[in-house]
Amino acid sequence: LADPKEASIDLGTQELLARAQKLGIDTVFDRAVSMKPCAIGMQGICCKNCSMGPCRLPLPKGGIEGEDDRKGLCGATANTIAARNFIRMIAGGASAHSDHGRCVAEVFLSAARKETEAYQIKDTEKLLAIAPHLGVATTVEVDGETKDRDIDEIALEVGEVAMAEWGKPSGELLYMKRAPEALYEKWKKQGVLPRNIDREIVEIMHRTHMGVDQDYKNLMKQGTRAALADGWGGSMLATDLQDVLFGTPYPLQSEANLGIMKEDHVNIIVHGHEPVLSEILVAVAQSQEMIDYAKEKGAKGIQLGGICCTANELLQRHGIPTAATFLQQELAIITGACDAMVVDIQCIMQNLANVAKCFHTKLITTHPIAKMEQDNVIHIEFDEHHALEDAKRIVKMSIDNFANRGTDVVIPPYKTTQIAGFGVESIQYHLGGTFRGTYYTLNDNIINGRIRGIAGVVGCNNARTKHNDGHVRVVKELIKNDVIVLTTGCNAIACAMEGLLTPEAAAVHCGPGLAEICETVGIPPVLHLGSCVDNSRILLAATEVVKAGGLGNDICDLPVAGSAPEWMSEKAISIGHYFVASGVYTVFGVTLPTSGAPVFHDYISKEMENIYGGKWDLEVDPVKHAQLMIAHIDKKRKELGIDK
Ligand code: NFS
Repeated sequence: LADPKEASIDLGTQELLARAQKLGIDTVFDRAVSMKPCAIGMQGICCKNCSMGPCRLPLPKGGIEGEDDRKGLCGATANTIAARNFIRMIAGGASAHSDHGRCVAEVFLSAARKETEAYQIKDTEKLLAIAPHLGVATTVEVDGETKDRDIDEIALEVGEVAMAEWGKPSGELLYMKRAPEALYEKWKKQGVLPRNIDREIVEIMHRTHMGVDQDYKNLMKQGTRAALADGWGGSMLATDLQDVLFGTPYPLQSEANLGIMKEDHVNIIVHGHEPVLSEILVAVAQSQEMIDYAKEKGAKGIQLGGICCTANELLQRHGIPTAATFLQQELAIITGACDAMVVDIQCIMQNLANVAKCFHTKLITTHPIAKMEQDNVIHIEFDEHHALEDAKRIVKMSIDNFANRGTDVVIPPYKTTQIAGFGVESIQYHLGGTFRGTYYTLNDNIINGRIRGIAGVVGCNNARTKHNDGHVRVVKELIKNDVIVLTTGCNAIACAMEGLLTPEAAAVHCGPGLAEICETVGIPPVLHLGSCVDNSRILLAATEVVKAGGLGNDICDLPVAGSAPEWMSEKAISIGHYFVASGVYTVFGVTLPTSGAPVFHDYISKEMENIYGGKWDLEVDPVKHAQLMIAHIDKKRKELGIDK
C-alpha cells in the first residue's frame, strides 16, 4: 500500500487515502506501488506496431560503446522506434483535443442554425474578434456604404468555416497566420504547416505503420505538423468556439479542493473535459425548480464541483468550485458524500466504477465515445438537441440519491480561495495599457526587469511522483524569481489548492519585482488561463507580447519557458511539442519516453532549437527544473540586451 504522506502533499488527499485503505478500497496511489512500469517501455524503445514483435531494444548496461547496432526484426533502430512511439503519442493527444474541438464546433453550428434551444451565440464580441482569422467578413457593402453584417449570418459562416478545418481537401489551417509572422515563415520553410486537422493525425498512423517512415527526423516533422494542428488548430478552435457559445472568461473568485463538498447538500461532481453538457448542468442545478426539489428531499441545496478540465471550464466561466485534480478523482467518491459523478471524456479512471460500487454514488457516463463496462455505471447519452431534458434527468437522479447516503461521510475540511478566469483579453486589461489596449505595460515591466520572464506551467498529475509536489515547487521557485506564471489544467488546480491563485500570495511567495506588480494591479502571481485546450490562450498571449514590441519579433526571442512538472497523458506530449515548435523551451518532469534512444533524445532536446527556436528538456527535481527555465529566460534577456 502507498504511504499517504509520501503519496501527496495535500492533507485532505492523505486523509482520504488512509480512509480508502482502512475500508479496503484500492486507489491509483496503491496501484502505483504494486505495479511497476516496464523499464523498456518507459525508455520509448519497445515497438509493437506489428505482430513479429514486440521488439524490445534495451540500452546495454553501461551505455553504448562504438556504434549503436540495436535493431528490431525489420531493422528498425532505437531512434526510429522512439520517434514512432513519440509521434503516436502526439497523434493521441492531438486527436483528443481536436475531437473535443470538433464536438464544440458541431454544437456551435447547430446553435448558429438555431436547431437547438439549449445553446445560443452568447459572446458576439468574441465572435467578431475571431471571424477575420477565419476569413469571415464582419461587414458588407450596400450601395457603396459599409454596414455591419448580420450576426446570425456571421455565426453561421464561422461555424461552417471552422468545421471545414478538420477535413478540408486543400490549403492550410487558417489560424496558423495568427502566429507572429517570423514564426509562420519558419513553419512554411520547414514544410510543417498543417493541411487540415484530421489529415495530420491520420498521416501519423500511416507513417508509423510497419515499414513506412524510417527516419526519425522525418517522423518528427510529421509529429510537428500534427502538434501544430492541435495547438493552433483543434485546441484553439475549441477555446474560441466555447468562448463564443458560453462566454469569454473574466476574473472571478471561487474555491478549490475536496473541502468544497458539503455534507448537507446534494453534491454533484462533474469530471472530464467537454463543457457542452456541463454548461447546461450548471444552469439546471442552479434553477429554483431543482433547488426546491433538493430541499423537498431533505438537502439544504445543490453543490456542484468539478474535476480535471471540465472543472476548469466551469470555474473560468461560472466560478463553480474545483473539487479535485486528476489523481483525487477516486477520493471524491471515498468522501461518501458524492451523490453523483457525471463524466464526459478524457482522464476518467475506469476504477471509478469499482469505487462507486462501495458507496451510494451514481456514476453517470454521458458521451457516446466514453462508456464503461461495469454494470453499476449508468449511461445517459447527451445530445445537444435534448440537452435540457438530459441535464434535468441527471440532476434529479442525483437529488433522489441524496437519501441513499450512508452515515459515514468524511469530507476533509481543507479548501482554499482562488481567483481564476484569466485569458488573453483580461491579461490585456490588467497588464496592458487601457489607453494603448495592448500588452505594452506588460512588456515594459519585462524590459525594466520587474518581471523577469513568463512561464507557462501546465499538465497533469502522475501517480509515479508525489501528488502536487512538483507543480507547487516549480511554480513557487519561478515566482520567487520574479517569473510570472500562466497556468492551465491540473497544474492550475494544484496551484489553487496551495493558495497561489490569490493576489495575497504575491507578498508571501514572490520576488520584489513581481510582488510589486501583483500588488499594484491586484492580480495573483499565477494566472489561471483555463483547461488544457486553453493552452492555446498561452500561445496567443505570447503572440500579443511579440506584437506589443520591444522584445524581438518571434516567440523564441521572448524570455519565456514552458513546463509540465507531473505530466502523464498523451495530450501533454502534443502540448509540449506544439510549445517547442512554436519556439518555447519546454521542460517536463517525471520521465520522457526517449531515454533509450540517445540520438533521438538529443535531436529533440538540442538540435530542434536550431530549427524552431524551442526544444525539449527533462528534469525531475522541481527546483532544478525551475532553475533551468530561469536560466533560459536569462539567456533570452541577455540576447535582447535587457539583462541589467
Ligand atoms: Ni490536461 Fe485536463 Fe489534468 Fe492532464 Fe488530464 S485533466 S486536459 S490531461 S490530467 S492536465
